[in-house]
Amino acid sequence: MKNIRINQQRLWDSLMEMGEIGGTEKGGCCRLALTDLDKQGRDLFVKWCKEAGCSISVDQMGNIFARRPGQDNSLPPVAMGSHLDTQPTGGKFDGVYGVLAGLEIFRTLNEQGIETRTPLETVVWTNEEGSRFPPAMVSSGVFAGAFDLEYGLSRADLDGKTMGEELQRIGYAGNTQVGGRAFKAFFEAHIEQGPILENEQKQIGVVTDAQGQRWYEVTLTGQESHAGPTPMPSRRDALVGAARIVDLVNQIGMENQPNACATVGLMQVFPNSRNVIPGQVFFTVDFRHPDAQILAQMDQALREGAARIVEDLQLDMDFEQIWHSPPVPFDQDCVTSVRRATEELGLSHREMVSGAGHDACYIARVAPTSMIFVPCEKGISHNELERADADDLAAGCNVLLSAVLERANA
Ligand code: HGY
Ligand code: MN
Ligand code: MN
Repeated sequence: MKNIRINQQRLWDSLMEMGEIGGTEKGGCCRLALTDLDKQGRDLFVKWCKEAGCSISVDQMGNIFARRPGQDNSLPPVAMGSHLDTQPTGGKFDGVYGVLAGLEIFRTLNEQGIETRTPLETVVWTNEEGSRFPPAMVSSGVFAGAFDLEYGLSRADLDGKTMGEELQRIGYAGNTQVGGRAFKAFFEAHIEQGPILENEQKQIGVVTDAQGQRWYEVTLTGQESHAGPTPMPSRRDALVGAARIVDLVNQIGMENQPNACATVGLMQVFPNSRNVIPGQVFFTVDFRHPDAQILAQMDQALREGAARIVEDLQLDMDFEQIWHSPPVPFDQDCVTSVRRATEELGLSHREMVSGAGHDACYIARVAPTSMIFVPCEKGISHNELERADADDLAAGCNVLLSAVLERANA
């Protein structure tokens, strides 16, 4: 089995066809979770998997499981997969690559007439991005028992629509129980979404860990009033407070280099009128670090610094940490399978920690799990300019094939 290779062109073509669904002018993809476009992408994936002879099941969080039977179907499957939802200005590869790499492996094994000992499954996890419905990875989180079903289904977008309602609307409110089932192993292939592999001219990232994340939602309340007659010293300007906290977030990130990440990505100003002093500002904070201790110190610095700022400006503050995903060590045996596959294929590689969160971070709680990274151009992702090279995508898919076969036939 060592010599089977996936079909590079067919993998590329499937990525390009999926990328047409929500395709943008600049060559990116906008296919937000549980929109009609997400439904279209899901339907296409299900159609392709049925054509490849898979059975399909959908659970109550809309996670899709495409199952390829093995010789002994009583055994837990070796699973692969990722997500099909994108950022608003996303690319064609983030998430989608890990899903379609699984499909390509089914197609290749069918062509070669190869049956594995255990069944195989490729999974589409709902709403990995956490862009429309925070937090991220919420559906793999419910599967892994990090959140209960009621919490997952009640996640709402900025218009108040919940995941449960939107799953019903697009016809992906499955009835299979979420989680409580074993995977023999889970592997997620993904673009790196950073510059390391490209800078070091390495084709494969053997991912050993993923960094921790803390997400916050902050609402500052002051007093809207007229931008003309209101004297500066007496103002309670919520946007000045937000601006100082944005700078504080950036300082905390810079003070914890080389690994800390600190981002304010979403801000809403009320009433958002050019000649009214902003009375209220809502914004988010995204902190990341591979070390739980340092992430906790960043948390402390933010809470203390923000409290000083709002006191100084006489603002009210509602501050909530809405999500904490601790750093994740991946399974050593799975990492070894990926490393061995990479070496057997003669591919340049390096070990690395994932800067992004992935569904694998939650699945690692309930199954032996690891990840395979391939480079993306200039490390750019969560951007319509996201690009990956067909050779690299095929190389990563061949590593995935080899690691999956090793575990499925062990
Ligand atoms: O935010 C992340 O790391 C992932 O893209 N959801
Ligand atoms: Mn992703
Ligand atoms: Mn992403």
